Amino acid sequence: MQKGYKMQEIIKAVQDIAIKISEVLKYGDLGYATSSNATGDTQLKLDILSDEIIENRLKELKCVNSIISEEKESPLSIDKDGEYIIAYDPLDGSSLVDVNFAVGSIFGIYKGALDAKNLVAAIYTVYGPRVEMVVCEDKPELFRLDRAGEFKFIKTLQLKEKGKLNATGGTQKGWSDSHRSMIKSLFDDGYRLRYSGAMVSDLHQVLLKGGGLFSYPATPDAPNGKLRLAFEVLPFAYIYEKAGGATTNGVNSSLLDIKIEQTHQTTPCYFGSKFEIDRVRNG
Ligand code: AHM
Ligand code: MG
Repeated sequence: MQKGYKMQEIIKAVQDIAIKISEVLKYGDLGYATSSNATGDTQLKLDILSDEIIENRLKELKCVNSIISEEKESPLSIDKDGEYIIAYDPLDGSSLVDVNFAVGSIFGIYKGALDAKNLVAAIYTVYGPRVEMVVCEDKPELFRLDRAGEFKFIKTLQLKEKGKLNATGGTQKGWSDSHRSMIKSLFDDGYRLRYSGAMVSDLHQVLLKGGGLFSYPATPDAPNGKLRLAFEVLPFAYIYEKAGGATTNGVNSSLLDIKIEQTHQTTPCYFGSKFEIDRVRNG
């Protein structure tokens, strides 16, 4: 589908951002800052730097009304005439930078009010051995950064009806009996464990390998799960559903049905191909 010029501007901005963040990840200071974010996580200098890189680039866009960041307490207005709200996690999985695992950035692009129904695109980037980016309006498309500094289209991504991977988040001793038995039933069916602790990389793996389940349930230490709706869960729900997969919070028919009531609201979440999400819903 031909993209509108405003969406092209946003995609170009995210490409520039990805190149800058991947550079600071290579050579930047891996230490902690002295501050913590709205969710109470201790921030790394790289979390703050990534947030600044994104804010500064998005501020250049007339079409952006406001931005919402995991690293900012409240939304930041950019241009009152802009029609898009961009909600983002600047550096997802940042607790893994010290072990040199792949991390990423996540962007939800909302046209009008901050509501899942207004999501018109979602983008994420992966900073691994290579820099990749998945852009999804109609269908998720994979791009990879080449030597010349250009993002080259690789392929359109599509989930199979059923996969083989099981990415199991959340503190296991807090899993409910029903969650535990659902996870076990997948392993009993031959699924393989894949979980790095960076949502971006884990969901990227499940998506590129054709399917499986990524779960982050409610547990006593995280009664509403850990992952944040506006800038982590909804952008990936949008991508997974456009890829032919499905999502749920454990009971509902789609994560995209959840209303955003607070900027940093969290939810239990399950993303996968259709077979595994049916298993989650029906036990
Ligand atoms: P972050 O945005 O502060 O990095 O936190 C989110 C991350 C996700 O990437 C990942 O799925 C989850 O936290 C891992 O949590 P846990 O360590 O409980 O498995
Ligand atoms: Mg995150």
